[in-house]
This record gives sequence, C-alpha cells and structure tokens, in this order.
Amino acid sequence: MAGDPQADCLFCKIVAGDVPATIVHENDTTVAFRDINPQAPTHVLVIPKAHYPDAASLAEQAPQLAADVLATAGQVAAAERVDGTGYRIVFNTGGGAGQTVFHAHAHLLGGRGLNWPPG
Ligand code: IU
Repeated sequence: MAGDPQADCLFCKIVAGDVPATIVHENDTTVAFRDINPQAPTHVLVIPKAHYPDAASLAEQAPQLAADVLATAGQVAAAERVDGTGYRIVFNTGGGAGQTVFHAHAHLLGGRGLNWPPG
C-alpha cells in the first residue's frame, strides 16, 4: 500500500533505526540526516517517514507530506545557518537525473556558492 515501509529500502531502514544515520531533525512525518557523501558544507537529506518512490508520487499521493518535507528543509536550513546566504533544495527524480535511492528525498545543499545550471 502507498506509504508503507519497503523491506528493501535503505531510507525506510533509517526511519526504522535499523541503519545508522546522523539525524539532525525529526518530527512526526519527516526525518533529516546528513548525506554520507556530502557535496557541500551543508548537505542534508530530508525524507518523508512514509515510503514513496520519488517526489512526483509523493506530491500526487500525499501532498501534505510533500509540504512537510519542504517545511522541514526550511527549518534545517535555518538551523544550519545557510538561509542567509542561500541554499538549494533538489529532488533528483529518475535514474537519468541521478536518483539512486528510490524513497523520495530532498537534498538540502548550502554553505558554498552553487552554480547554475547544475551538472
Ligand atoms: P539520489 O538523489 O538518489 O542520488 O541521492 C541519494 C543520496 O543518498 C546520495 O547523495 C547518497 O550519498 C546518499 N546516501 C546516504 O546518505 N546514505 C547511504 O547510506 C546511502 C546513500 I547507500
């Protein structure tokens, strides 16, 4: 069923506490943790606790939860003090765009200059 934990999903295991992660923020619906391969001084992944494979399915099937992810990203940006200089929220969607973990997640990147367009 949509949103249910998936046994083979790394991020569901992080939500369950079965795989370690450096969690920087958690509330009833979302978790934020540091990316293990950071691409910027601040690189935090914000995920819904419920499983949706990508941002599009999350937004379509659980729009309030998608909003929760964005709200958490904003709160983490403020806590990391990157809100003053600017930051980026990225949802890689599909393998061709670089998505490797198929549990919806926002990358929050900040703490350095960010070029546009991204690679
Ligand atoms: P992507 O947009 O699906 O490519 O992002 C997945 C991210 O998950 C990527 O930046 C990885 O470095 C990150 N990650 C992680 O933080 N912890 C892990 O155990 C694994 C991947 I596997």
